[in-house]
Amino acid sequence: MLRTKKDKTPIWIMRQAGRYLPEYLNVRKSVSDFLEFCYDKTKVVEVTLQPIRRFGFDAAIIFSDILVLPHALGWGVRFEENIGPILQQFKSNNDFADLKENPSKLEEIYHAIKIVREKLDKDTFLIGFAGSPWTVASYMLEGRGKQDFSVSKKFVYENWDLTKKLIDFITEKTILHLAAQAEAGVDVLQLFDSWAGVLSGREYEELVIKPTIKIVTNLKKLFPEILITGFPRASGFMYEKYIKNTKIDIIGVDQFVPIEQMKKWREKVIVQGNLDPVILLTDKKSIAAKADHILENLAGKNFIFNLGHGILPSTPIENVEFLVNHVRQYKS
Ligand code: 1CP
Repeated sequence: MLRTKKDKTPIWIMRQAGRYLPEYLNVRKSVSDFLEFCYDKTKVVEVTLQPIRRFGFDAAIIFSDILVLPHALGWGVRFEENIGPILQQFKSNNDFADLKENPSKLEEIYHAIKIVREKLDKDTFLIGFAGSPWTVASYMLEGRGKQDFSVSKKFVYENWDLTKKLIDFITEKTILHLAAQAEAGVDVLQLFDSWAGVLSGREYEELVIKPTIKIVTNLKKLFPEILITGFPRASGFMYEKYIKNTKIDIIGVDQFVPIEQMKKWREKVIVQGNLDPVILLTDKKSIAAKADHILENLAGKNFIFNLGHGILPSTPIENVEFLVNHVRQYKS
Protein backbone atom coordinates (compact mmCIF):
# COMPACT_ATOMS: atom_id res chain seq x y z
CA MET A 1 0.00 0.00 0.00
CA LEU A 2 2.77 2.41 0.89
CA ARG A 3 5.37 2.73 -1.88
CA THR A 4 8.78 3.72 -0.56
CA LYS A 5 12.20 4.20 -2.07
CA LYS A 6 14.05 0.91 -1.56
CA ASP A 7 12.28 0.21 1.68
CA LYS A 8 13.69 3.23 3.46
CA THR A 9 11.59 5.20 5.90
CA PRO A 10 9.58 7.61 3.72
CA ILE A 11 10.11 11.30 4.46
CA TRP A 12 8.50 14.58 3.47
CA ILE A 13 8.09 17.82 5.39
CA MET A 14 4.99 19.89 6.03
CA ARG A 15 5.28 23.24 4.22
CA GLN A 16 8.26 21.84 2.30
CA ALA A 17 7.65 24.28 -0.55
CA GLY A 18 8.02 27.68 0.97
CA ARG A 19 9.85 30.55 2.44
CA TYR A 20 13.00 28.76 3.69
CA LEU A 21 13.90 28.01 0.03
CA PRO A 22 15.62 30.78 -2.01
CA GLU A 23 14.23 29.32 -5.25
CA TYR A 24 10.69 29.64 -3.79
CA LEU A 25 11.26 33.26 -2.79
CA ASN A 26 12.57 33.94 -6.27
CA VAL A 27 9.36 32.70 -7.96
CA ARG A 28 7.14 34.15 -5.20
CA LYS A 29 8.47 37.69 -5.73
CA SER A 30 7.17 37.68 -9.32
CA VAL A 31 3.54 37.96 -8.06
CA SER A 32 2.66 40.37 -5.27
CA ASP A 33 -0.70 38.81 -4.37
CA PHE A 34 -0.38 35.43 -2.63
CA LEU A 35 -3.78 34.13 -3.79
CA GLU A 36 -3.07 35.07 -7.38
CA PHE A 37 0.16 33.09 -6.99
CA CYS A 38 -1.88 30.08 -5.76
CA TYR A 39 -4.04 30.16 -8.95
CA ASP A 40 -1.10 30.42 -11.35
CA LYS A 41 -0.63 26.84 -12.49
CA THR A 42 2.84 27.29 -14.03
CA LYS A 43 4.16 28.76 -10.78
CA VAL A 44 2.31 26.19 -8.66
CA VAL A 45 3.91 23.35 -10.65
CA GLU A 46 7.36 24.92 -10.32
CA VAL A 47 7.29 25.54 -6.55
CA THR A 48 5.71 22.12 -5.86
CA LEU A 49 8.64 20.43 -7.61
CA GLN A 50 11.40 22.60 -6.07
CA PRO A 51 11.77 20.67 -2.79
CA ILE A 52 11.65 17.34 -4.67
CA ARG A 53 14.52 18.40 -6.91
CA ARG A 54 16.56 19.69 -4.01
CA PHE A 55 15.96 16.98 -1.38
CA GLY A 56 14.37 14.02 -3.21
CA PHE A 57 11.52 13.76 -0.71
CA ASP A 58 9.26 10.70 -1.07
CA ALA A 59 6.19 12.91 -1.49
CA ALA A 60 5.36 16.20 -3.15
CA ILE A 61 2.48 18.27 -1.79
CA ILE A 62 0.69 20.46 -4.28
CA PHE A 63 1.47 24.09 -3.50
CA SER A 64 -1.74 25.79 -2.41
CA ASP A 65 -3.37 27.05 0.77
CA ILE A 66 -6.30 25.94 2.91
CA LEU A 67 -7.95 29.35 2.40
CA VAL A 68 -8.24 29.08 -1.40
CA LEU A 69 -11.50 27.17 -0.88
CA PRO A 70 -13.50 29.94 0.86
CA HIS A 71 -11.87 32.50 -1.44
CA ALA A 72 -12.86 30.57 -4.57
CA LEU A 73 -16.43 30.35 -3.22
CA GLY A 74 -16.63 34.13 -3.16
CA TRP A 75 -15.63 34.82 0.47
CA GLY A 76 -13.44 37.84 1.20
CA VAL A 77 -9.90 36.55 1.83
CA ARG A 78 -6.63 38.41 1.38
CA PHE A 79 -3.07 37.92 2.60
CA GLU A 80 -1.10 40.80 3.98
CA GLU A 81 2.62 40.72 4.08
CA ASN A 82 3.99 40.10 7.60
CA ILE A 83 0.43 39.87 8.97
CA GLY A 84 -1.10 36.80 7.33
CA PRO A 85 -4.67 36.16 6.22
CA ILE A 86 -7.43 38.75 6.68
CA LEU A 87 -10.96 37.50 6.03
CA GLN A 88 -14.47 38.80 5.76
CA GLN A 89 -16.05 37.87 9.10
CA PHE A 90 -18.91 35.37 9.21
CA LYS A 91 -21.55 36.82 11.53
CA SER A 92 -25.03 35.62 10.57
CA ASN A 93 -27.18 33.41 8.36
CA ASN A 94 -27.32 36.23 5.76
CA ASP A 95 -23.61 35.70 5.10
CA PHE A 96 -24.35 32.47 3.21
CA ALA A 97 -25.43 34.79 0.37
CA ASP A 98 -21.72 35.61 -0.13
CA LEU A 99 -20.76 31.95 -0.42
CA LYS A 100 -22.50 31.22 -3.69
CA GLU A 101 -19.81 31.49 -6.29
CA ASN A 102 -18.99 28.51 -8.48
CA PRO A 103 -15.39 27.80 -7.47
CA SER A 104 -14.07 27.69 -11.04
CA LYS A 105 -10.79 29.31 -9.93
CA LEU A 106 -9.86 25.96 -8.38
CA GLU A 107 -9.60 24.40 -11.87
CA GLU A 108 -6.09 25.86 -12.12
CA ILE A 109 -5.07 23.82 -9.09
CA TYR A 110 -6.50 20.60 -10.54
CA HIS A 111 -4.70 21.28 -13.79
CA ALA A 112 -1.44 21.87 -11.89
CA ILE A 113 -1.92 18.50 -10.14
CA LYS A 114 -2.18 16.73 -13.53
CA ILE A 115 1.04 18.35 -14.71
CA VAL A 116 2.94 17.63 -11.48
CA ARG A 117 1.79 13.99 -11.50
CA GLU A 118 3.16 13.60 -15.05
CA LYS A 119 6.47 15.18 -14.09
CA LEU A 120 7.07 13.24 -10.88
CA ASP A 121 8.61 9.81 -11.00
CA LYS A 122 6.14 7.08 -10.14
CA ASP A 123 7.76 6.30 -6.78
CA THR A 124 7.04 9.78 -5.50
CA PHE A 125 3.66 10.30 -3.92
CA LEU A 126 1.63 13.37 -4.74
CA ILE A 127 -0.41 14.80 -1.87
CA GLY A 128 -3.47 16.98 -2.32
CA PHE A 129 -5.01 18.76 0.65
CA ALA A 130 -7.68 20.93 2.18
CA GLY A 131 -8.25 22.55 5.53
CA SER A 132 -10.68 20.68 7.73
CA PRO A 133 -14.09 22.31 8.04
CA TRP A 134 -13.47 23.55 11.59
CA THR A 135 -10.07 25.05 10.78
CA VAL A 136 -11.43 26.86 7.71
CA ALA A 137 -14.52 27.99 9.66
CA SER A 138 -12.32 29.29 12.49
CA TYR A 139 -10.60 31.69 10.05
CA MET A 140 -13.99 32.81 8.70
CA LEU A 141 -15.31 33.41 12.21
CA GLU A 142 -12.17 35.14 13.57
CA GLY A 143 -11.62 37.20 10.44
CA ARG A 144 -7.86 36.67 10.71
CA GLY A 145 -5.09 34.26 11.68
CA LYS A 146 -3.03 33.95 14.89
CA GLN A 147 -5.86 34.55 17.36
CA ASP A 148 -6.76 33.16 20.76
CA PHE A 149 -10.00 31.79 19.25
CA SER A 150 -12.20 33.65 21.73
CA VAL A 151 -14.23 35.13 18.84
CA SER A 152 -14.81 31.85 16.97
CA LYS A 153 -15.45 29.78 20.10
CA LYS A 154 -17.85 32.38 21.54
CA PHE A 155 -19.71 32.23 18.22
CA VAL A 156 -19.85 28.42 18.42
CA TYR A 157 -21.21 28.45 21.98
CA GLU A 158 -23.81 31.12 21.22
CA ASN A 159 -24.85 29.99 17.70
CA TRP A 160 -24.74 26.20 17.72
CA ASP A 161 -27.23 25.56 14.88
CA LEU A 162 -25.69 28.20 12.64
CA THR A 163 -22.20 26.84 13.37
CA LYS A 164 -23.32 23.37 12.33
CA LYS A 165 -24.88 24.79 9.16
CA LEU A 166 -21.59 26.53 8.32
CA ILE A 167 -19.57 23.38 9.05
CA ASP A 168 -21.96 21.28 6.90
CA PHE A 169 -21.61 23.76 4.06
CA ILE A 170 -17.80 23.75 4.22
CA THR A 171 -17.80 19.94 4.55
CA GLU A 172 -19.75 19.54 1.28
CA LYS A 173 -17.43 21.92 -0.57
CA THR A 174 -14.34 20.26 0.93
CA ILE A 175 -15.49 16.86 -0.34
CA LEU A 176 -15.86 18.31 -3.86
CA HIS A 177 -12.47 20.04 -3.67
CA LEU A 178 -10.71 16.86 -2.47
CA ALA A 179 -12.56 14.64 -4.98
CA ALA A 180 -11.42 16.91 -7.82
CA GLN A 181 -7.82 16.63 -6.60
CA ALA A 182 -8.14 12.83 -6.46
CA GLU A 183 -9.62 12.84 -9.96
CA ALA A 184 -6.68 14.95 -11.16
CA GLY A 185 -4.22 12.33 -9.90
CA VAL A 186 -3.08 12.77 -6.29
CA ASP A 187 -2.25 9.60 -4.34
CA VAL A 188 -2.92 10.94 -0.85
CA LEU A 189 -5.29 13.57 0.53
CA GLN A 190 -4.39 15.39 3.72
CA LEU A 191 -6.86 17.23 5.92
CA PHE A 192 -5.10 20.00 7.84
CA ASP A 193 -7.03 20.52 11.06
CA SER A 194 -4.48 22.91 12.51
CA TRP A 195 -6.91 24.31 15.08
CA ALA A 196 -8.71 21.08 16.11
CA GLY A 197 -6.98 21.34 19.48
CA VAL A 198 -8.86 24.45 20.59
CA LEU A 199 -12.09 22.44 20.80
CA SER A 200 -13.13 19.84 23.34
CA GLY A 201 -16.08 17.63 24.33
CA ARG A 202 -19.24 17.99 22.26
CA GLU A 203 -17.68 20.66 20.04
CA TYR A 204 -14.74 18.40 19.14
CA GLU A 205 -17.11 15.50 18.47
CA GLU A 206 -19.53 17.46 16.24
CA LEU A 207 -17.20 19.93 14.51
CA VAL A 208 -14.04 17.83 14.09
CA ILE A 209 -14.83 14.11 14.22
CA LYS A 210 -18.23 13.98 12.50
CA PRO A 211 -17.32 16.16 9.49
CA THR A 212 -14.11 14.13 9.07
CA ILE A 213 -16.12 10.88 9.07
CA LYS A 214 -18.36 12.36 6.37
CA ILE A 215 -15.38 13.45 4.26
CA VAL A 216 -13.60 10.09 4.59
CA THR A 217 -16.74 8.05 3.87
CA ASN A 218 -17.66 10.04 0.77
CA LEU A 219 -14.15 10.06 -0.68
CA LYS A 220 -13.59 6.35 -0.06
CA LYS A 221 -16.83 5.61 -1.92
CA LEU A 222 -15.58 7.54 -4.93
CA PHE A 223 -11.88 6.62 -4.69
CA PRO A 224 -11.42 3.37 -2.75
CA GLU A 225 -7.65 3.38 -3.40
CA ILE A 226 -6.92 6.85 -2.09
CA LEU A 227 -5.05 7.25 1.20
CA ILE A 228 -6.44 9.89 3.55
CA THR A 229 -4.36 11.63 6.19
CA GLY A 230 -5.92 13.45 9.12
CA PHE A 231 -3.83 16.00 10.99
CA PRO A 232 -5.89 17.13 14.00
CA ARG A 233 -3.04 19.16 15.46
CA ALA A 234 -2.82 19.61 19.23
CA SER A 235 -5.70 17.21 19.86
CA GLY A 236 -4.05 15.71 22.96
CA PHE A 237 -6.38 13.23 24.60
CA MET A 238 -8.80 13.40 21.64
CA TYR A 239 -6.29 11.93 19.15
CA GLU A 240 -7.27 8.37 20.06
CA LYS A 241 -10.98 8.96 19.49
CA TYR A 242 -10.22 10.76 16.21
CA ILE A 243 -8.20 7.77 14.91
CA LYS A 244 -10.77 5.20 15.98
CA ASN A 245 -13.85 6.99 14.70
CA THR A 246 -12.75 8.74 11.50
CA LYS A 247 -11.03 5.68 9.94
CA ILE A 248 -8.38 7.81 8.29
CA ASP A 249 -5.46 5.80 6.85
CA ILE A 250 -2.65 8.04 8.11
CA ILE A 251 -2.57 10.08 11.30
CA GLY A 252 -0.47 13.24 11.34
CA VAL A 253 1.02 13.62 14.81
CA ASP A 254 2.22 16.88 16.37
CA GLN A 255 5.37 17.15 18.49
CA PHE A 256 3.48 16.99 21.79
CA VAL A 257 2.40 13.35 21.45
CA PRO A 258 4.63 10.82 23.27
CA ILE A 259 6.38 8.34 21.02
CA GLU A 260 4.87 5.39 22.96
CA GLN A 261 1.45 6.54 21.74
CA MET A 262 2.62 6.60 18.14
CA LYS A 263 3.99 3.08 18.58
CA LYS A 264 0.60 1.92 19.80
CA TRP A 265 -1.35 3.69 17.07
CA ARG A 266 0.73 2.33 14.21
CA GLU A 267 -0.70 -1.12 14.85
CA LYS A 268 -3.91 0.25 13.31
CA VAL A 269 -2.94 3.23 11.14
CA ILE A 270 0.13 4.68 9.48
CA VAL A 271 1.61 7.38 11.70
CA GLN A 272 3.28 10.51 10.34
CA GLY A 273 5.32 13.06 12.32
CA ASN A 274 6.42 14.26 14.91
CA LEU A 275 9.83 15.98 14.94
CA ASP A 276 9.67 19.44 16.51
CA PRO A 277 10.27 21.97 13.67
CA VAL A 278 12.41 24.06 16.05
CA ILE A 279 15.03 21.28 16.20
CA LEU A 280 15.87 22.15 12.58
CA LEU A 281 17.10 25.55 13.81
CA THR A 282 19.77 23.87 15.97
CA ASP A 283 22.91 21.85 15.09
CA LYS A 284 23.48 18.51 13.38
CA LYS A 285 24.23 16.64 16.59
CA SER A 286 20.92 17.69 18.18
CA ILE A 287 18.99 16.96 14.97
CA ALA A 288 20.56 13.48 14.72
CA ALA A 289 19.75 12.68 18.36
CA LYS A 290 16.08 13.63 18.03
CA ALA A 291 15.68 11.93 14.64
CA ASP A 292 17.32 8.74 15.97
CA HIS A 293 14.97 8.61 18.91
CA ILE A 294 12.02 8.68 16.50
CA LEU A 295 13.59 6.22 14.06
CA GLU A 296 14.62 3.72 16.75
CA ASN A 297 11.04 3.58 17.93
CA LEU A 298 9.12 3.78 14.69
CA ALA A 299 11.16 2.95 11.58
CA GLY A 300 10.26 -0.16 9.67
CA LYS A 301 6.50 -0.30 9.98
CA ASN A 302 3.61 2.03 9.22
CA PHE A 303 5.65 5.17 9.69
CA ILE A 304 6.27 8.31 7.62
CA PHE A 305 8.95 10.68 8.86
CA ASN A 306 7.74 14.30 9.09
CA LEU A 307 7.70 17.28 11.40
CA GLY A 308 5.06 17.90 14.05
CA HIS A 309 4.06 21.13 12.24
CA GLY A 310 5.23 23.19 9.26
CA ILE A 311 8.91 23.95 8.68
CA LEU A 312 9.91 27.41 9.93
CA PRO A 313 10.96 30.02 7.35
CA SER A 314 14.27 30.60 9.18
CA THR A 315 15.35 26.92 8.83
CA PRO A 316 18.87 26.54 7.36
CA ILE A 317 18.77 24.44 4.19
CA GLU A 318 21.82 22.39 5.18
CA ASN A 319 19.89 21.15 8.23
CA VAL A 320 17.10 19.85 6.00
CA GLU A 321 19.68 18.14 3.77
CA PHE A 322 21.29 16.62 6.84
CA LEU A 323 17.96 15.34 8.17
CA VAL A 324 16.95 13.74 4.87
CA ASN A 325 20.32 11.97 4.51
CA HIS A 326 20.21 10.89 8.12
CA VAL A 327 16.76 9.34 7.77
CA ARG A 328 17.74 7.69 4.47
CA GLN A 329 20.85 6.12 5.96
CA TYR A 330 19.03 4.69 8.94
CA LYS A 331 18.71 0.91 8.77
CA SER A 332 15.65 -0.41 10.51
O1 1CP B 1 3.89 34.67 0.65
C1 1CP B 1 3.96 33.56 1.18
O2 1CP B 1 4.84 32.78 0.83
C2 1CP B 1 2.92 33.29 2.24
C3 1CP B 1 3.23 32.18 3.19
C4 1CP B 1 2.35 30.97 2.91
C5 1CP B 1 2.74 29.79 2.27
C6 1CP B 1 4.09 29.44 1.71
C7 1CP B 1 0.98 30.84 3.24
C8 1CP B 1 0.13 31.85 3.88
N1 1CP B 1 0.54 29.62 2.79
C9 1CP B 1 1.57 28.94 2.20
C10 1CP B 1 1.49 27.61 1.55
C11 1CP B 1 0.82 26.51 2.26
N2 1CP B 1 -0.19 26.60 3.19
C12 1CP B 1 1.04 25.16 2.01
C13 1CP B 1 2.01 24.73 0.91
C14 1CP B 1 2.30 23.40 0.55
C15 1CP B 1 3.50 22.84 1.31
O3 1CP B 1 3.28 22.27 2.39
O4 1CP B 1 4.61 22.91 0.80
C16 1CP B 1 0.21 24.42 2.87
C17 1CP B 1 0.11 22.91 3.04
C18 1CP B 1 -0.55 25.35 3.60
C19 1CP B 1 -1.60 24.98 4.57
C20 1CP B 1 -2.05 25.98 5.56
N3 1CP B 1 -2.33 27.31 5.36
C21 1CP B 1 -2.38 25.69 6.91
C22 1CP B 1 -2.35 24.31 7.51
C23 1CP B 1 -0.98 23.90 7.94
C24 1CP B 1 -0.42 24.65 9.11
O5 1CP B 1 0.66 25.23 8.95
O6 1CP B 1 -1.03 24.62 10.20
C25 1CP B 1 -2.81 26.88 7.52
C26 1CP B 1 -3.27 27.05 8.95
C27 1CP B 1 -2.77 27.91 6.53
C28 1CP B 1 -3.18 29.32 6.69
C29 1CP B 1 -2.08 30.23 6.36
N4 1CP B 1 -1.67 30.48 5.08
C30 1CP B 1 -0.59 31.35 5.10
C31 1CP B 1 -0.31 31.65 6.47
C32 1CP B 1 0.77 32.59 6.94
C33 1CP B 1 -1.22 30.93 7.26
C34 1CP B 1 -1.27 30.85 8.77
C35 1CP B 1 -2.01 32.03 9.31
C36 1CP B 1 -2.16 32.01 10.81
O7 1CP B 1 -3.15 31.48 11.33
O8 1CP B 1 -1.29 32.58 11.46
